[in-house]
Amino acid sequence: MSDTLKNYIDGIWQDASTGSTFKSINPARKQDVIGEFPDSGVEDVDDAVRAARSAFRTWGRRPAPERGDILRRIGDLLTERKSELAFQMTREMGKPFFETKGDVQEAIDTAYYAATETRRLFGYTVPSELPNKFNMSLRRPIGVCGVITAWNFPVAVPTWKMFPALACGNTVVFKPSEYAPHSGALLVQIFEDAGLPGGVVNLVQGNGSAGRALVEHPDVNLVSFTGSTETGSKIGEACGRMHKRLSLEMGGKNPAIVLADADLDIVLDGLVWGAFGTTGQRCTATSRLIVHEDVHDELVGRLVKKVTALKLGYGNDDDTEMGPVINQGALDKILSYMEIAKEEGVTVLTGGKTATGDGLEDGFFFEPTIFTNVTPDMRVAREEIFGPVLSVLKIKTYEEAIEVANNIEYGLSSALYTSDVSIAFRAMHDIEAGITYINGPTIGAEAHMPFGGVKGTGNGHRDGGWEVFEFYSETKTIYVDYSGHLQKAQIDNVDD
Ligand code: UN1
Repeated sequence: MSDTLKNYIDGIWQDASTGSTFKSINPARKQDVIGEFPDSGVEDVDDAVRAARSAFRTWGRRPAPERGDILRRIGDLLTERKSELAFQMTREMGKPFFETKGDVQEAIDTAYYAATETRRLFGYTVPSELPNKFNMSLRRPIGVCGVITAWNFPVAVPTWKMFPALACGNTVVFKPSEYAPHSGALLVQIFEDAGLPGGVVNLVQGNGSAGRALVEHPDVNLVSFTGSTETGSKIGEACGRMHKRLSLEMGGKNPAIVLADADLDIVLDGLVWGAFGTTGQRCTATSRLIVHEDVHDELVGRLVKKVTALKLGYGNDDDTEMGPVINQGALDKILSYMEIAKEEGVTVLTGGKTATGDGLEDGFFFEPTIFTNVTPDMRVAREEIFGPVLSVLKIKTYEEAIEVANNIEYGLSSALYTSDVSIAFRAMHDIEAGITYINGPTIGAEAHMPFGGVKGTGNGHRDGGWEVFEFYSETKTIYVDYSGHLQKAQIDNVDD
């Protein structure tokens, strides 16, 4: 049996102690079983955490640039294996090959970026308030990190978390989504082949109960999670109780605001990519189009034409533009929103049902769907559907657009299309979101920029960018007194 169908603990590929397994299948071709993976239990998590703790003692003490050298080698191997890895990712989670190649590229960028940051893990030095005393701060690793990720970016998002964690000197227990275990294992195999020492990253496959064991393990110091709001809240409770550092990246209901002066050609391309790329299964997907009434009809008319022309299919076929959704559960959830839409009285302009046709009979395909006559209070305007569904809301002014855009519990990404630079700058402040794109879609994060949301999307931390290195390190403050006698801060240097 291939190694990548096992857990990887302390540098050894191994089965779960439970003896039970779960299947991963190709969502475009249900008969294509990718493999059976260990359904790990508490004992496996325990072994993985023990291995990570023991590896931490040496990994955390290595010079950071040396850790960076290994990250660079990982980047090199990801580059070499980009196509084969992308092929397997598409087979497992469905998005087209050109998208999974982008996913791997994001991991490559993150590897090289993290490698360079190992030479820049700054602290600072500042003057002391006392003579002959030296003040500085430096960064220390935190310990064992639990990394729990979703299936939609099965390589990029785990690396957003693991590479900075490793750069800072931490060790990791990684639990990929149970819907993309193979992609996670292929990534870990690359770490092994690049020479990452055993125990530094440990892979534990499994479902929510393995995730829970990891979050609640007393020897896990930090948890980073990307996934549903519901699971994130539970993780937040556990980490709060146990005083663990936690980064949460959860849902979105991302708006694209289109003002009357926008260039509609750019808008159209941006909307198709933003709303229907990854079959709408991104936390950054455009799920609300907030459009000025003057251009509403023209834009929506042209959008329907583009969307109905999208070629659905298996993502590893050359001409596929949109893949399936991940599984039956996702399809059922999207279908339930079609019922909700009907009850709420919206107009289903196109789509609204599972997709049929040649090559689609054997997968979880849903037609790209556009709702119009949506009002801000409707559930289809407020709740994350996580599928190829775009709700269109009509507005009359910029102020109204902002009010509608902000009228949700989430705040991850957003877009504004306008040719008025003053309005664009106002919107950068007015839109309540962690990310705002001007004249571009709501997706397209770059590795060296902070990624994360406000309000119900997260808990204030960021993946990517410089901030993530702060998250994965502890600040230590150092005072060196070389005066040769006792000096008392706030006392010796103050005349009352
Ligand atoms: C996610 O959906 O969890 O910018 C991440 C983007 C992608 C990352 C999305 N590169 O939308």
